[in-house]
This record gives sequence, C-alpha cells and structure tokens, in this order.
Amino acid sequence: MQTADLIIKNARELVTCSGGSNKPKIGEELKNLYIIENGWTAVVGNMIAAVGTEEEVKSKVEITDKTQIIDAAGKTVLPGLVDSHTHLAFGGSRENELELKLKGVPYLDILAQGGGILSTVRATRSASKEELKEASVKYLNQMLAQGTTTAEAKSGYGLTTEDEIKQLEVIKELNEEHPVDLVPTFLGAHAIPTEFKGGNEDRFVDIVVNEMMPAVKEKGLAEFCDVFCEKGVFDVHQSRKVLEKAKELGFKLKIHSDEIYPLGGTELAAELRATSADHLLVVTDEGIEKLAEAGVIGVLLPGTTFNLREDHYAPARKMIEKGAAIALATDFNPGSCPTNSMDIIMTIGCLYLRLVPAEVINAITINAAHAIDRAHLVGSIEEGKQADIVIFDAPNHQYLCYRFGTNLVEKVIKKGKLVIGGF
Ligand code: IZC
Ligand code: ZN
Repeated sequence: MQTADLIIKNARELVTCSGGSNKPKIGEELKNLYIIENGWTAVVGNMIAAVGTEEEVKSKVEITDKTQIIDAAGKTVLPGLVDSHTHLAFGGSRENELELKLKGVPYLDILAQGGGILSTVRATRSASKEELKEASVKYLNQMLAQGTTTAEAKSGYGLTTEDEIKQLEVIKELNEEHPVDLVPTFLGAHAIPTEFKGGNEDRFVDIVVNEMMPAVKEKGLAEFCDVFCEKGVFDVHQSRKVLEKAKELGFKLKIHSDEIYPLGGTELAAELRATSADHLLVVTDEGIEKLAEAGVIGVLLPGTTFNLREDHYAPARKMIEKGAAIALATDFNPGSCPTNSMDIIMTIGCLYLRLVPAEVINAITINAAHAIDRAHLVGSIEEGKQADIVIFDAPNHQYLCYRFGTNLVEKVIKKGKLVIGGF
C-alpha cells in the first residue's frame, strides 16, 4: 500500500466535481457535484491517491507519522479553481476609463478613439519583460490566494510580432516559476493597432496570420489561438482567416464572440470545432444549437457584463436547456473586467446568469478545465488527478456563492504542496 504524504480529513463537504473528466457536464448533470460528507482525500506526491469516506481512504493508503494531516472539519473543500479566460500579462491600468464609463461613453467608442485596449497596448509595448512579469506575479499571487490554481493567459497587447512574443515569453516564464499553472493563448487579433487604421486593417490581419502566428508556433509559445470578433474590431471574414490558419498550424481555437453585436462568430466557432466560444451575451438560438451540436464550450464572463454595466447577461439557462456546455471565468483584463477573483464571478453567475451554486461550481472547475483542454489533469478531486485542492472557511458549497467580497479561502494545495495557509 502507498504511504500518503498528505491527508485532508473530515471535510464537512468534500465537493469532488467528479464524473466529468471525459466530457464537460451538460444539462441536469451540471447540477451534480458528487459531494462526500465528512470526506477524506489522500495525496501521494503531486497526485490524488484516494478520495472517499475515512474507511475508504484508509483502505487505499497507509497513514504514517510522516503523513501530514489537515483537519477540514466544518469546512468546504473544492478542486483548485480554473480560470479559463484571462488577459493576465499587461502593462499599466485603465482606471481613467471609469469616469468616461459613468458619462455613458461605450467600451467600443473608447477603443475607436484610440483608448481601451489600445492604451494597454501602448503601456505593454513600453514595459520591459521584467516589468510585465513583476505586475503579472502580483496578479497571480492574488489569484492563488483566492483559490485559482490553473489559468488561461492571452497575449494581445503587443500587436507586433516582437511584442506578442514578449508577452508570451513572460507567460511562459511565469508558468515555470509560479505555482499557478498557465495555459497560453495567442491573441494577436485583439485590436487593429492605430498604425493600421483607416484602410490597412486587412494588411494587419495578413501580418497576424503570416508573420506572428508562424513565429509563435515555431517558438512553441501558445497552445490556443483566439480572435476578438466584434463590430469595429475583427469581422467574421477576418476572424475566419485567423482561425483557419491557426487550425492549419495546429493551434486549438478560441473566439471572443457575440459580446456586444451578434456577428456570427459563435457559428464560426462551431463550424471550425473551436474548443470554446467566449462571452455570448447576444448569441442567437441558432448559435446555441450549433455550439451544443459541435461540443464547443460556451465560456461565460459575467464579471465583464457587470463591469460594463450591460443590462443583458448571457442566456446561460437557455444554453443549459439546449444541451450546450458552459464554463465561467473572470476575463481578467485592465479594461472590461479588472477582477481576477473567482469569488465575485460565483456570486454574479448565480444572481445574474441564474445558475444554482452547484452549476456555478462545476462551471469554474471541471467544465472550465475542459475549456482549456486540461480536464484529464485538473478540475475535480478524483484518484489520478493532480492534487490541486482549495479549503474554504465555509460550511457548504452554497455559502460560497452567497457570500461575496470576502476571501473565504483558508488553504490552497497545488500539486500536493500547501502553498497558501499553514498546517
Ligand atoms: O483590454 O479591454 N474585451 N478584450 C476584449 C478585452 C475586453 C480586454 C481589454
Ligand atoms: Zn477576453
């Protein structure tokens, strides 16, 4: 019998989120968390070796005086949270847009005037790799302290080959050095840089496709390719060009689609068998059906809807009803969603997407892991998965969606090591 390195015992609710490692949870299954009351978890090395009642776990692993013990009595234990959509590595910040927003200036107007994403592009281009890294480490530390153990991270604030590579190299180094695991996405098609506006937009798309993308691929710096398909940014034709080339080069695909104007990006994601289509506030019924049919995950970002003061949230209930898989993420970025906290996303997801807590929790763990192709490794507390585990000072899982604005995370275990909190 294996000797356990770590035991987490007596969890009031051990929320395993199990049963969805092969396929994302859809429909009624999204409500099943497979909670074990008074649950025990055993860790050997960086992996989960046993999960169950005290008796079950003790029958599978040996507990010796070398085994470290965490008593989770009265607490709620979840798999490490997975933030499947972030723009983590950026220069500067955009608090100056807050008052513009209050005056009623729309997000896309700020961008069209050279602000928004383009102001972050200027700040990111002028930052050194070290400066970008220093800022990102701070954000990653905050994320880890709030229970996020795996996150996707996009480029898209460089918009030149050199600056996109700089951002992706920062993400690569952070992935090697920081406990939070990062999944890198190339988002060269995030905005039309000022120097290409007024007639040279297609020339920029050509550069993304023919110069940036092959360079990123050759250096092995990104696993996914994404595009911001939106009015005044990249239309469906341009988005298709980006994603078709990405697919040809072997990237997995993501798209920002149907956030403000319904252009058909979600249908494109279904056609190209993207891994996920993200935002979806104004997705059509046909778009939802196609997503469901193609098995593309809808990554919903309700923190962005909240922060942009939109009155219309993504139709999460309709998506679930039609059999589409959903995940929830922060969209952490300096403009449309400056939060990296899954805590507030859980509450907004519950109140404004009208998801029950169990649905929210599956959407930020196992389904989120599918949205970044990591469900074989993380997203649930099951034997053989990586030991990424969060202990909340909460009596049950509903409490996590009910409270907001206070970090209830007490301990975080990443790859079997206690990285937040003490014994
Ligand atoms: O910096 O505003 N929506 N991209 C698409 C963003 C938001 C990030 C930003
Ligand atoms: Zn985004």
